[in-house]
Amino acid sequence: MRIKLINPNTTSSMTDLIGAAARAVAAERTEIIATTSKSGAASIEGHFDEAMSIVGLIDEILEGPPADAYVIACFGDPGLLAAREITNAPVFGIAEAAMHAATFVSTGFSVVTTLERTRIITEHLVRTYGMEHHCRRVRATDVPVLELENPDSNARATILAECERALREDQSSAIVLGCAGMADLASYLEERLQVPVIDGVAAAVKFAEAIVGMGLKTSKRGDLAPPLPKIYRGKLSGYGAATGMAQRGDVLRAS
Ligand code: 2AL
Repeated sequence: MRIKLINPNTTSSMTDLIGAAARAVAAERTEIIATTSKSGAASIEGHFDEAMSIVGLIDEILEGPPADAYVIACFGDPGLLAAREITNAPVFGIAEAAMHAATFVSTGFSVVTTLERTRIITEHLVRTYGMEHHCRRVRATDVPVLELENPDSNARATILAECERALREDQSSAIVLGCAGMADLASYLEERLQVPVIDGVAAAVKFAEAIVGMGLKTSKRGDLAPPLPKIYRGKLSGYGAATGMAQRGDVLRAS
């Protein structure tokens, strides 16, 4: 089985970290192709960054080779439904995957994320995914995404302290890590916190294996049907052809 893991920010060192986290949990026969978007922001920390990241993300799917499943490795799950329109392979966002995983191992979780503004975006996702009954609180650490990569920063300690506050104050019994760049922190935190700590990259890879293993594909009935063929103009004029391709099924078939 081939899983294409797309980092929709343009920082390839973060893709390396995410790819390693994915391979650490993947089954022996699962091939992980970790790729970095070729266009967009170095880190995704707001609505604008997210919107600008979606074309690069879609390009990674259109470009092929086709995969059996796709993972969008950014906690805002940018472009998740758009991606589901253009392929029949299952597509997983790491936020959606992590929150679902948390419900299997706890009755209430806290999300610990990066900046205050991404905290607000995550709260939107909690409502979108119907997770209000499970998510006790979303907490920001004010650690910028790229600081997670800086070995001289105190990001680890800051995140650990916020997780400890979450367990004390939110009555949560699990932690969801609110950024793909935190993928290497799960075991460090779990050892210290003694509760499940869920990295969405790992969760999405394991869900991908399960859903593909069940032979399930994205439904093409209703709003996840291929985009309607139409004229695209300006900078996006090439995407008219992409909608036609999707209609013909050229990018829909999983390998
Ligand atoms: C993210 C993430 O996972 N990658 C990125 O660039 N921004 N999301 C976040 N909440 O910090």
